[in-house]
Amino acid sequence: MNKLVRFFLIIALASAVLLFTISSLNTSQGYSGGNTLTIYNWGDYIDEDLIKQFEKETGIKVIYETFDSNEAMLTKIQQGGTTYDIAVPSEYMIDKMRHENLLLPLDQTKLPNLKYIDKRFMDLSFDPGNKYSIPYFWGTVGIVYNKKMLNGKNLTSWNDLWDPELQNEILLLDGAREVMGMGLNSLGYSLNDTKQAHLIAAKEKLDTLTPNVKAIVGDEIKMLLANEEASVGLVWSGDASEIMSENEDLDYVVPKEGSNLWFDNMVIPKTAKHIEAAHKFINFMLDPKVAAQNTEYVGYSTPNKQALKYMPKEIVNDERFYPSPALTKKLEVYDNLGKKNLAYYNELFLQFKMHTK
Ligand code: SPD
Repeated sequence: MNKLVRFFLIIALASAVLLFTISSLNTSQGYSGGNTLTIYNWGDYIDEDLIKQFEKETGIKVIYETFDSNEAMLTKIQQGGTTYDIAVPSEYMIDKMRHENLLLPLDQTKLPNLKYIDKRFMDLSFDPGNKYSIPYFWGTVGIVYNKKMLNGKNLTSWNDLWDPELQNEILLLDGAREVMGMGLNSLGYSLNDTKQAHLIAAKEKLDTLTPNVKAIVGDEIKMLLANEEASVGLVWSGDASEIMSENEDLDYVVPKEGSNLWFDNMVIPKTAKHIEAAHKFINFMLDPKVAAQNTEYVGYSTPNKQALKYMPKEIVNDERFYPSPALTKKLEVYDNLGKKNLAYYNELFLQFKMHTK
């Protein structure tokens, strides 16, 4: 063998050894390889025993991270530092992400359990044909209140929150669309209003609520309300349902002026690395027994028709959390309002937050 051939053979061998070492290191740290799945979900939004069950059944290792708003989730996915295999955005964000080419089309042949989803949660306008997204949970936005602390008073309207007797009694979830929506709905405007004058009027109306606002908080809102640190909260329905099972003085109402009906769906971001495993996980979560266990654990409403059969009657017949189709027709789903309008909602919400400090 001449010297040159020997030299190239040695280089090739050394490169192979180096590549093998790097790849085994990555696999042992669980960061790479076909057998991992990185999931990005809302906080407090899964029964973690189900993740363990999935890992055991499939041999796929799950890395699980959480976010607390659609906007935070989008930023992280756009930055691309971590490549997520599954995320769980809400409807208006799914519409935005698919238009921005951030989602991978799903292979529905790999999702046989999709047949268990109630047809009324399929083929919605934010994702026609469910090309990119599969229903996970749904719900409303409303008011949770403590009947004992309010001496038996019932709250029925957004405007009830402006009662001077509620000074420093209200906790608000930290969501631009939810809080701005409360201001808009209280003035009789749509949750998808984009008229500058209406948005400013809503923000000014919210500013007058400041004396009653104790804090704007994340998932800790549940603990604070259950422990009676405040008597009223602007919440997502599932959070209300969870704390109502811990404190029987709490009740939940969707205000009479109207409110938001929302849908959180599972998607596979375009940058996903483990597409096969992602489909396996989505299909696993669609299994009726798995969905029923998850629903009972997190307290939100399941779109899985078959799962309802495995759940206690008192949950599935509770119209506060499973409102009738007639009632849901009166509620508004957030539209994707476009970059400029969404930024304006966020800016006004930020200004309101500064005002409450
Ligand atoms: N703690 C889990 C909260 C998930 C709620 N998603 C609601 C999104 C409404 N746009």
